[in-house]
Amino acid sequence: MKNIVLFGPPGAGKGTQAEFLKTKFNLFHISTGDVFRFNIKNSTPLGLLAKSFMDKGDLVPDEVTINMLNEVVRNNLDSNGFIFDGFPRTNNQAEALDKLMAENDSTISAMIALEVDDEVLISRLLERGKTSGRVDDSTKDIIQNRISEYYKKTAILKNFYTKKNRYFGVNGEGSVKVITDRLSSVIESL
Ligand code: B4P
Repeated sequence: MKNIVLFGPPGAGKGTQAEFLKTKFNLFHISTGDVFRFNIKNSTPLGLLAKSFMDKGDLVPDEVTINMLNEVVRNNLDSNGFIFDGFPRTNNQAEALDKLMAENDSTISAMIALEVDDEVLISRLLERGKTSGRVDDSTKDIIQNRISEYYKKTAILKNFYTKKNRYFGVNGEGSVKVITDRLSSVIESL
């Protein structure tokens, strides 16, 4: 089983790349952002709760996110492996993911990080905001808050996986195809 954590700041291209990689490597794609957005669209209690955090560009609390992720993984244990997109985003989430993998006699094969300059992130997300209808893409202030949440709470996870020799950094700037090729080389080497 290959289990990949696709990592990087908001707008780095995790969701974009996961769409190609899941088909190429026959992996089950879990985007915590997409699961939250699905719940918001359907006005579930989870969606209403998540919306209050996401619209400001804040992270959704760990307990809620971890329980949701555990449920999606447990329902798809017959897959070939997982691409985790947007999870883990905090130390608690990384520890919970290790525990979940161990319970299922599995492990995280690699964290692959898309490295992109902040200015490029901001311009990508503002561009998407013109058509996405996403509140969290709508203003530079909210996008800046998402990036600052990333540096405060998420970026440290590089150390978590580096200590396990499972961290791989990839240049996340360039065409979508070139970046897919860079990520594929890492996955093939695992
Ligand atoms: P997410 O849904 O995870 O997504 P994202 O930050 O928007 O980034 P992603 O990297 O997937 O960008 P994308 O490919 O779409 O998070 C949204 C929110 O959900 C968080 O702020 C948080 O509130 C909540 N949340 C999610 N997971 C959580 C967790 N674990 N814990 C707590 N809260 C959580 O690309 C962005 C844009 O760039 C697109 O328009 C794309 O077309 C463009 N693009 C991509 N690659 C490009 C390239 N190579 N060149 C040019 N443009 C490119």
